[in-house]
Amino acid sequence: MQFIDKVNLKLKAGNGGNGLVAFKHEKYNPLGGPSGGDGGNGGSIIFKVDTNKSTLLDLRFSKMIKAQDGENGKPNNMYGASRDDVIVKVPLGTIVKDIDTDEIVADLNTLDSEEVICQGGKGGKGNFHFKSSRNNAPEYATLGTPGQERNVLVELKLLADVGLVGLPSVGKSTLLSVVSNARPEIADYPFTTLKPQLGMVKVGDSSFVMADLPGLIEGASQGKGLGHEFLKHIERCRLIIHVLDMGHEDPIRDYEVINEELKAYPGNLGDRPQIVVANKMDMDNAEENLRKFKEKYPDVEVFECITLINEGLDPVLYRAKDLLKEIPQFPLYDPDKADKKVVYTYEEEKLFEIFNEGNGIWRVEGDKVTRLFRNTDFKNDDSIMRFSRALSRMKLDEALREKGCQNGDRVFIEDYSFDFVDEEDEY
Ligand SMILES: Nc1nc2c(ncn2[C@@H]2O[C@H](COP(=O)(O)OP(=O)(O)OP(=O)(O)O)[C@@H](O)[C@H]2O)c(=O)[nH]1
Ligand SMILES: [Mg+2]
Repeated sequence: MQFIDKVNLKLKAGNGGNGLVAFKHEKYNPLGGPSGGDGGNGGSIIFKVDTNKSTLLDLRFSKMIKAQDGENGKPNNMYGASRDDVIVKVPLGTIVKDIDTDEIVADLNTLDSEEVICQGGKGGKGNFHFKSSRNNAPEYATLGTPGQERNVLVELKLLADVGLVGLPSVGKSTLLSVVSNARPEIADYPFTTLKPQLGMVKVGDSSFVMADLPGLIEGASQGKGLGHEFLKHIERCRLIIHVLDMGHEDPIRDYEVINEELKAYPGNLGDRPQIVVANKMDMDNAEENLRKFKEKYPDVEVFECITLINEGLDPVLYRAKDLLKEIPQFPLYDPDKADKKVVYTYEEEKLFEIFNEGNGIWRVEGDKVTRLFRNTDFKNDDSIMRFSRALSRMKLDEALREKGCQNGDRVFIEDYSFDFVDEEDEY
């Protein structure tokens, strides 16, 4: 009994704020040195396991999750503010896929799993960083880098946390229908429900999965009335809501019959935590039956309900929520049997790659070079100088030379191009 909850989301981490070009303006020192501050970092988007959640219900309402952009640098060497990361709380077992690359970005399968799904951009550097003995009034700063953007599919294999158990026609499907989005078939004949139906129940800030199960009858543990088939489903439920029809002749006997069946089934379902719902309290003999039940089982906590009109169910849901907090989660899957999942890790960043396009044309690609390129203001000579210095620090010219690039060849990085000047020739 498992189905997959899926949500599509657009994620956008915050951009880094830009570094600022500014100078101190003091009364007797009009050019008092560079003082443009750094931009702040943009917020990242982080997915984190929260055991209070067992569905993706909350995410359904947010088509897009965005972290704030870092603030731009300010005068007087003041940093722009960095922004907080956005923490998206998800249930244990959530898998995040990048729709565009088809890559599994995160497999949040341990209680403390936490993954950065979109990295926030880094703030740019203000001009005060670029002061040097050669240039004490640098007119340039760097731009912040963009925050990562992704379209993701968030997936969760749902397992029922709570199972509705009871004789046929006691109102299990009715209960599920009033507390969840599920619309199971409801009718006044036994075995209306033949296959488990799952619904997602939202209680306060948490949610859980409730399974409406087929009715059990006496002898179910011996296989009567598809008993094994039905009992098997209860095995994966952490909590049982035992529904009684208080309009029946003898709900005490009904209660005992079901508990006997649970006990007799291998796997000790009798020890599973249980909440008892006394349903159909609108029936004539219900009050009297409830009194007798309480007399016989004074220690059993009973919730009186009329599921038909959604009365008395809130306390049941809150109790279930509290109990689920204490009952350990089942392992979602046996790691040995689970499909081998590729957990995405950031690849070691390659500095650059060189492509020979022929006829003395070369193209350079690489994250770092591209970022450097995007961070450069090509209208500004200082900035261009800095760009070419950074390229030579990365030993790009050496690498070009090794590949066979010759004096006067043209080298492209994105839209920018420059003539290759083999400095070694000059010496
Ligand atoms: N009077 C009264 N009738 C109810 C109440 N809750 C459910 N019923 C009726 O009881 C009948 C059985 O309800 P279901 O929800 O289908 O019962 P079930 O336990 O799912 O039954 P199976 O699927 O056959 O096991 C339906 O006719 C419901 O309308 C209630 O609180 N009061
Ligand atoms: Mg039913």
